Amino acid sequence: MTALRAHSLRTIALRTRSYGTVQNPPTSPPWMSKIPPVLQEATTATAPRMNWTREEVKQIYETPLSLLTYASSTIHRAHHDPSAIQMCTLMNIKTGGCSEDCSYCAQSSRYNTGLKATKMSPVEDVLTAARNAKANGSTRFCMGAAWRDMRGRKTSLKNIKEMVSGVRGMGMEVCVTLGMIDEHQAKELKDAGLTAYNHNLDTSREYYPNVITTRSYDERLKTLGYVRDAGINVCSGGILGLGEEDVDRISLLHTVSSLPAHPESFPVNALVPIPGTPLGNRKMVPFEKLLRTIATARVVMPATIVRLAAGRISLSEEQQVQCFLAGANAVFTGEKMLTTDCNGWEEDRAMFERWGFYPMGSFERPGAGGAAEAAQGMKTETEAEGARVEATS
Ligand code: SAM
Ligand code: DTB
Ligand code: SF4
Repeated sequence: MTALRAHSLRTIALRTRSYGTVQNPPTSPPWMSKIPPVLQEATTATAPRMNWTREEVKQIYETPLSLLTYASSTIHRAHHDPSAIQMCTLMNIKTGGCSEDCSYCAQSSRYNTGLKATKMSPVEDVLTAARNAKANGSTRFCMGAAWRDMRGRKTSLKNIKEMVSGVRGMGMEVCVTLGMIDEHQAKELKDAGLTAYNHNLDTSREYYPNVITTRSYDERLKTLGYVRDAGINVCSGGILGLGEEDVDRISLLHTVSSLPAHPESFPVNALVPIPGTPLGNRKMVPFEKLLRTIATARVVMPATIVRLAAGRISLSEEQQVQCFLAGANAVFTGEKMLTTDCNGWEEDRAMFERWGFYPMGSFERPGAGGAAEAAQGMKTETEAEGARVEATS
């Protein structure tokens, strides 16, 4: 009998007492039928599954929310330290002036968002920012550039490689998000020590043309393939609140969980409406949809880091904690997202303290390489520190 099932049966046994008479618990309490068999099976699986059908993902996504989040929480505990949250700091190393028409983005030159385009930041400024992020407790540093792709950007790539190896040398995990890259650029970034490459699918294949027309879904998948083949961890997720529906969120979850390997991390962004963009007037995605997406991601990609990304600043502390309990285990924290506000380190540290969370150590996850294998399973903070030292020395 599974732990979830045993606990559930004990609970029902207590609840079926009536007028002092203790009745025998039924073998399967009626509410259990509301949990689809595919979700019940997922709670006892020991390894990630790559062959989810879209119908199965739909059944999981549509499970009554309290039952879904209880199951996702159980799965989360089986694969991760549920108290550890990865703290990642973003830096926009090249702001604005982008040729693409992503209808959510402050940095597209097609919309009048009032953002001033800049040149790429000098290597030394980036390393100073990374040092500051590390001093504030972040273990991952992610550099973003407002580019469609890396074609013809030889000098920029050279500088970015210096940034990557410099940050890596500080013992931090390093991520970049530079638009589309080819296999050679992926290899160069890997050789420089890159931990992860962020390239979001953003939404379903079906809804995608409503959001972006200047590059295709398949081009995005190609970049993810080059990243994966170069041995870099894939970070790929989506944005909720673009006007998509449940069917699109299910489709996105199905696509990422059916990739040849599950992404190492899955960012869940809630659209931050940017005045001047076509989506500038959209309302925040309902919290229920955000939570359902996080919980489903945790179920279908149990070993993946699920990142509560853009839009977190609009959530209450209690809503954020619900996301962590449902399986989210990473945040962006620091002075800024790319162009918008971010929850700061101090605020996050205080929240973690109140609820019993702590920052995840560098490379402290199953399957992440480095010290990760040694760091599998539950950890105390001291053990995590040991793994950090091991990973960085
Ligand atoms: N130019 C590169 C690219 O598009 O791949 C890298 C930077 S881009 C800004 C990174 C991701 O941030 C986007 O794919 C999108 O998922 C997310 N993002 C951008 N603007 C956002 C917004 N206003 N609200 C929520 N997420 C956003
Ligand atoms: C991701 O999925 N979200 C981050 C990071 N990857 C690069 C970016 C969010 C951007 C939010 C809007 C802005 O600040 O411009
Ligand atoms: Fe350019 Fe990236 Fe913004 Fe699209 S999301 S407009 S590619 S910076």
